[in-house]
Amino acid sequence: MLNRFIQRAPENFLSAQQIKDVKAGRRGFLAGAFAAAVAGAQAQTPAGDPHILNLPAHSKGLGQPVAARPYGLPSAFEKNLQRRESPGLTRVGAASVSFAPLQSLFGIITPSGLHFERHHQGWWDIDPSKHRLMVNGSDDSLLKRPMVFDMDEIMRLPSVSRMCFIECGANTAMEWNNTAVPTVQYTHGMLSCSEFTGVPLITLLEMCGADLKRGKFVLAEGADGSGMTRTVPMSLIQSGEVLVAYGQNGEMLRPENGYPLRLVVPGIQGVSWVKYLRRIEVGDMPYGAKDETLHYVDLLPDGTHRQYSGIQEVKSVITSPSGGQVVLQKGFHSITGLAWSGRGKVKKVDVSLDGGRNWKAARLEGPALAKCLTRFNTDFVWDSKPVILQSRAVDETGQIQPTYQALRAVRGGRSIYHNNAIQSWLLGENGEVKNVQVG
Ligand SMILES: Nc1nc2c(c(=O)[nH]1)N[C@H]1C(S)=C(S)[C@@H](COP(=O)(O)O)O[C@H]1N2
Ligand SMILES: [Mo]
Repeated sequence: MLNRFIQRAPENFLSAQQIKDVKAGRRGFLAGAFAAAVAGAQAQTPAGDPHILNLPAHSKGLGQPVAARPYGLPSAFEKNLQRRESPGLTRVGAASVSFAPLQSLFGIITPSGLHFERHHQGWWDIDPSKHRLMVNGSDDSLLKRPMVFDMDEIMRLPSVSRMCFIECGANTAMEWNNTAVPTVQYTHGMLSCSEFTGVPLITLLEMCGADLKRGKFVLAEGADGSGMTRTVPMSLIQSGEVLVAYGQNGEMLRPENGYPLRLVVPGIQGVSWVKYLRRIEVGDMPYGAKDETLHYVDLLPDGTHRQYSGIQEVKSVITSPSGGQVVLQKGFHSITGLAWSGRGKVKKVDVSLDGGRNWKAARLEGPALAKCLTRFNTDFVWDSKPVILQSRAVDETGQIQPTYQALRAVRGGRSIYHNNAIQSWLLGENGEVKNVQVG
């Protein structure tokens, strides 16, 4: 374990026996660390440290040849860093979801191999030479020249790259019921951020002679068996932000994320980012597809449904220390986390150490881009008393992340989607961090 001061959470992926062993070991270490702190002893490298005195093999011999790895892989010591399926969620066939390990990531970009996945019917590795994108109108007057593009025809067009987050509308869903899932991987891990590369959808629509005035909506359709179709308003597309993307973090999309083509709709819930994109249709009204009438609607207290609530509102979470981690020593710790807003830039993040009574502004790491993850940090000196850690983000439009009380007052308790409430972590006297709900 590299980080001596905050132990990564192993509880979620070790066997029951291993968990027992880790716990037993950790307890011992913890007691020792506290005894040392109380005695005023400094953390010191013991005299005769074999890691200094004995020359290791890697300083004496020849290393691996480059040919051993034509495509790079993480260190073998980072095996536990994985996206994971939540133990609490039922899996129906290949329809599944994996969560990104936010607690162990740095900066704002999610490595492609750790990007969360949400598949309604499993993923495919589609042969790009056989993939086609059709662009048509719901009738001929809405689009003059229906066209079918192959990947070469799309990739020769002028492209743009932009960094943006994608969050599933159902991220943090379990917390509506105060389920208190154990780690930030499961509370907030349906969130990732990449640099995406592609052709603005508006370019394709202009090539095809779409009527951008009467054609107020576009239907995006995926090629997998889930029949994923979503309505995207033309106003978003006209801003140039919506991309027909093939690139992710400098290389082609990963199959799990929609290879060879997906829609990128910055600021809007993940379900609209249709993967394996095969068709775009221009229409003059919202389509009311199954994934926008049966699913992805929010049941309100008065019994009505809120529909097309696509924007991912301002939100933040402390990723370390976070649920399942153990703070092993008193003294200085850096609190770090992520903030984002589907409406634009994050303007400010405040952190509270007392469950929301007092707040202090955190440092925002640059670049703080619109509709992108923003990393925040703040300093913390722990005296081993219990602490309730919270973060609260404000975006450039003035939207403030709500408390659970404020959110429930408007949305009631029967929602699944769009939970952007303030997350609380309880750091207990024994150093263990737990998911709690406050206010
Ligand atoms: N074709 C297709 N597109 C899809 C889905 C799908 O199952 N099939 N899932 C959607 C949902 S619900 C989300 S949250 C995002 C997830 O994207 P990711 O798997 O790249 O993280 O893709 C969306 N696009
Ligand atoms: Mo989703």
